[in-house]
Amino acid sequence: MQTGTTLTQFIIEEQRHIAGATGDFTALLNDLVTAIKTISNAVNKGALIGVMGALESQNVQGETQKKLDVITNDIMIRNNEWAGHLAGMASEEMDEVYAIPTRYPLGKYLLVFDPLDGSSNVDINISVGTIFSILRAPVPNRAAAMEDFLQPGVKQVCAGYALYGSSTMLVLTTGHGVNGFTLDRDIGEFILTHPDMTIPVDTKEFAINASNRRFWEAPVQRYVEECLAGKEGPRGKDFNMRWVASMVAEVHRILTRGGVFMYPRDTKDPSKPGKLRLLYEANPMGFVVEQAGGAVSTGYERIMDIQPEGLHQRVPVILGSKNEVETIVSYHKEV
Ligand code: P6P
Repeated sequence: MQTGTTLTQFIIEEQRHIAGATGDFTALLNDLVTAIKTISNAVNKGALIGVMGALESQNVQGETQKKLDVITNDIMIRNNEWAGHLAGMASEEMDEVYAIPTRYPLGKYLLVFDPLDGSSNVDINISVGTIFSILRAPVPNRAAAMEDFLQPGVKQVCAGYALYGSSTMLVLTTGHGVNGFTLDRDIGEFILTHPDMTIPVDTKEFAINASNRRFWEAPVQRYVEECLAGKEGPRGKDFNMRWVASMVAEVHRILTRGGVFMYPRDTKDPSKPGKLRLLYEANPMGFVVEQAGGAVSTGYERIMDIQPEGLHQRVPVILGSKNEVETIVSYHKEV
């Protein structure tokens, strides 16, 4: 039986688009895919192998770590540290940059990731995911310093996510559109099932954690009120609302049928300009969404243009269907 296009075949063809990419890039993505398959297996087995529940520890965000947060972080490290494609790694689960052990060669890329985004959903069996971003090391083959990771989103070579849902999917971009692959467990390969994913420019669906309403800034308050007013209101159409509390699931829904996702700046904690992290959530998801024809903003500026100031920097995130995001941005401009 003829198998569809595998991810490996696709990557080799994609590599031809990337200036200066050699087999290194293909091999790096293949190591990343091995990590993702291993994580999928661990997440899928869940309670059967005792990986549920929380640890006593907290991550740099001050969030209680789940067993799977640490397990999946280790899987990403172990599968990507040895092959000589990376000059360093950074993760939501590690305070500092991960230095490649001296027993391994160094390479020309940086890998930044959230190993298990939405992990609080694991115990209730709701989809979670891995988010990844690949940057060029400013100085190849030299151990990367923290500053080397502080590159704006427009510098990403590749970005994407794995979604561990009813099926395991891998969605990625190298700057030439967005393509989705589904894991065929019978042959252990990701197969191209969602070529050229594109976000509709209009939508009737928005996603926001409405329990934070009293903390939102005026433009977001205005936009959500107008959505709730439905077709009798200024937007002239009824809206539906979703909130999964798993960014990967929200973004995948938007790639599949449109929508807008908001985790805006709020006054709940003035020290935090938003909840989501720039380097390993907003930027990789921003690259994917923009490549699929969507828009990604803080409300005040394009996220992919932001010059990062720290590994774990947070930003407000408004992303999705282009016309809807532009409406929200226009409300911010009127303030
Ligand atoms: P809240 C998961 O912890 C996450 O980082 C995103 O995946 C998700 O969109 C958001 O936080 C959910 O936040 O405040 O609704 O729990």
